[in-house]
Amino acid sequence: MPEALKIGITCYPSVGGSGILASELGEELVARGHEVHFIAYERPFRVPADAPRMFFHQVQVSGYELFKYPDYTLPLSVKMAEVSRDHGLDVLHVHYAVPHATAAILARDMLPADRRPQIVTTLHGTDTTLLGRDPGYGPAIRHALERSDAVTAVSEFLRDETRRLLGVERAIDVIYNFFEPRSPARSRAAVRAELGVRDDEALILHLSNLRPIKRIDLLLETAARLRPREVFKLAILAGGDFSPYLHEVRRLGLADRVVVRQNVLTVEDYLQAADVGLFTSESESFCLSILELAAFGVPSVATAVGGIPEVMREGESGLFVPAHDADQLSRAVETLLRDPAKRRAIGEAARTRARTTFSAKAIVPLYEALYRRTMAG
Ligand code: GMT
Repeated sequence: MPEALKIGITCYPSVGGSGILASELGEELVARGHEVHFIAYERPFRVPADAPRMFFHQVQVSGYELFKYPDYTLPLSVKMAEVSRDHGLDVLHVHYAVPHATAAILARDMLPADRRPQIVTTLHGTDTTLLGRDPGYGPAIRHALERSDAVTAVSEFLRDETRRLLGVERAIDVIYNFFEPRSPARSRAAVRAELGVRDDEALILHLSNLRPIKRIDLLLETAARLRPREVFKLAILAGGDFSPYLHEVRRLGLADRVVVRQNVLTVEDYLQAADVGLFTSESESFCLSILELAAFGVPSVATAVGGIPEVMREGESGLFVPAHDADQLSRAVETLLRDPAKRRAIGEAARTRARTTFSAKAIVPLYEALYRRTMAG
């Protein structure tokens, strides 16, 4: 039996793919006998308060009057150093480079040589594709990646973009995201009733943080072009404020077709109730939501951007639309709505792919092996 490790994990604790993945990874590592210490400004929302071998260390953000803008990086690095020293961490695994990787490098520099954890940085997407392009961030991100002991990216697309945009030449391991669904707490029928979905209607589901890159305008435009319009409801699980889009919903005549639920924690309830997923992102390094739906045998229609073609196979486990075009997107959704047999076949292929390629069993050992490899130098 290999020795259990002590692993610190830092992530954004709010609703969002990188935080979800980091929290789930922490749970899986604990289940495999490791000790996990989350270090963040809040308890990540999926991390239970009472799990054995799982700890949460809160970073206090200072509000010094002298600072026009509150600083998170320095208190985070101090907490990382403190937890590493007090608990003898083997690895500090940071999710999303900014500012987590920079804080980790600083924490390591503050520790004596025999107390330094290995720093593993996992890139999730906009830390490279958006911030990496920003001259105010790019050089600091490149520095942190070059000084990390290991760097991973959640898709080949993201690895290649990181090399291209940041000029990083070091090894970057691709370790795909994983998803292990929990059992839904309510029945499919109960959730559809709650959303007001009739038996003769299909439920289209979109879940995201609603940032501009998710193109909610295009999502709504696509829904508005679906024909016939009586055959569907679009449920949006919003990890951000939906109110700026309410006007658009009314303008497009979608008030009786769109249902929004804010900051849902029991995501599995809604995943199992869906018939089709719809994603219109401008860019997406992976799109965890597609995988979450696939785990419940629900096929998605998505713009063919970024790492999405690594997550689903066109025509086999999902449908791609090459352009950001509402007509093409709505035609693809209609194909699935009109043909339940096709929908089921693609959904089953998606479920199989989710189980074989993107399960915790397939992915978590890759992180464990990386930690041990890095520790062995
Ligand atoms: O969405 C973001 O802007 C950041 C990040 C997050 O924290 O939600 O999302 C990224 O990480 C997810 C988990 O690895 C990926 O599934 C998303 O594709 C990726 N988002 C983008 O690339 C836009």
